[in-house]
Amino acid sequence: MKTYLVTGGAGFIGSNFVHYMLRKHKDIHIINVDKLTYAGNLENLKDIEKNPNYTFVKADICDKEAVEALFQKYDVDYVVNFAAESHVDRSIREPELFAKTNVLGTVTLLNAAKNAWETENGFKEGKKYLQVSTDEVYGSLGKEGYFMETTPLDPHSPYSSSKASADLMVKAYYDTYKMPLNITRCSNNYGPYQFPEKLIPLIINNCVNKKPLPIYGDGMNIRDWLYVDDHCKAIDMVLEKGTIGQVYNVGGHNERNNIYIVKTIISFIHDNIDATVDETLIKYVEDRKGHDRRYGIDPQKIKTDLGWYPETTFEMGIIKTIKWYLQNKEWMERLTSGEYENYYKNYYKM
Ligand code: NAD
Ligand code: TDX
Repeated sequence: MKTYLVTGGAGFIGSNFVHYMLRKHKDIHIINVDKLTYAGNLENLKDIEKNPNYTFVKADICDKEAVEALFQKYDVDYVVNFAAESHVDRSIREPELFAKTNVLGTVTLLNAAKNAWETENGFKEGKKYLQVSTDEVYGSLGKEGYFMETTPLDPHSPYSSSKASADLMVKAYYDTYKMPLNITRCSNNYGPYQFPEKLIPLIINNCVNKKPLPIYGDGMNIRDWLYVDDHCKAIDMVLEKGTIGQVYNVGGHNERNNIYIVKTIISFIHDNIDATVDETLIKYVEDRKGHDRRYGIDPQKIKTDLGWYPETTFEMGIIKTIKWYLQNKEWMERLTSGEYENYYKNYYKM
């Protein structure tokens, strides 16, 4: 029975990962450690909260004592670090918080795992730390080419710079101590339980409420979209089969510009739900500061070395996702009614 310490498991990808792993493996114990910031929501895990293979602990990954106590209480085999401040726009307004959580939190976690796992003859067998990183650490692409694991790091936003800094600390724990670890760098995820500040759920939510659909700049920035379960599958495979010390890029060659995404959502809702929702809701707004133009992942390494491949096409995944949000309107309402609503008003000055 392997014990997984999953941080940030109440957030978007983390909660999908907890669901994915409990569906796939019957003989594991998941300890979900989450601070429950605005982005962490235990409602995302309500259906499994009584599962005997699942434990929730409310804690901050920056809290050294709390993190060390977890390693004393449990014989942790795998750490999967999702916990992070994840929204680029917030990082532009509040960079210190991103440096604290994403960099210092990662180091606190790395150090606690090292202390628990290191022996006089190296590290205990079967242990691994996995850092969930992002394609944004590579910076921005021109019209041609893809990010490879060997592409130099060139982050631009406080968010991506904090993630790159964390990656370098993770690398240091391998280079210096030979700690068993991997880094995954995935492209933009979409699917259920994503906080409606991110493009896809925000646009669905605003369509439902007939609010303006904000497009930054000219709407031609490109993201490489992957259905969240395919990211979870990649993490599971890297934990099991990834070569120690290696970085794995994760992406499914699904590059779309933002205006295409927005029009796809409008068109589905217009044709299937509410014909009064149309493109007149689109509102071009001031561009994001330092807005990266294009992301595109080369996933050849994880495909060739580990046999990973994405199972959900964008065409299937986006419909599944829109339907999920439409069936969970109250969830979106609860999340967007308070703090986020004020943030939205201040940010776009609407
Ligand atoms: P999210 O914002 O939805 O969730 C983050 C979770 O971390 C929340 O549950 C939050 O409560 C928790 N958290 C924040 N600070 C914490 C702290 N100090 N201690 C403990 N818990 C804390 O984020 P997400 O989109 O699910 O992203 C998860 C991870 O995946 C992040 O590390 C992000 O950088 C990475 N990533 C995200 C994407 C994407 O498209 N969303 C793509 C690639 C990589
Ligand atoms: O209202 C909006 N209008 C708009 O045009 C929002 C919220 C976004 N955008 C644009 C900005 C980006 O070009 O849409 C694109 C996607 O934006 P986000 O959903 O904020 O994602 P992004 O900035 O690409 O970062 C995401 O992917 C990589 C996640 O938030 C990160 O955590 C992850 O690492």
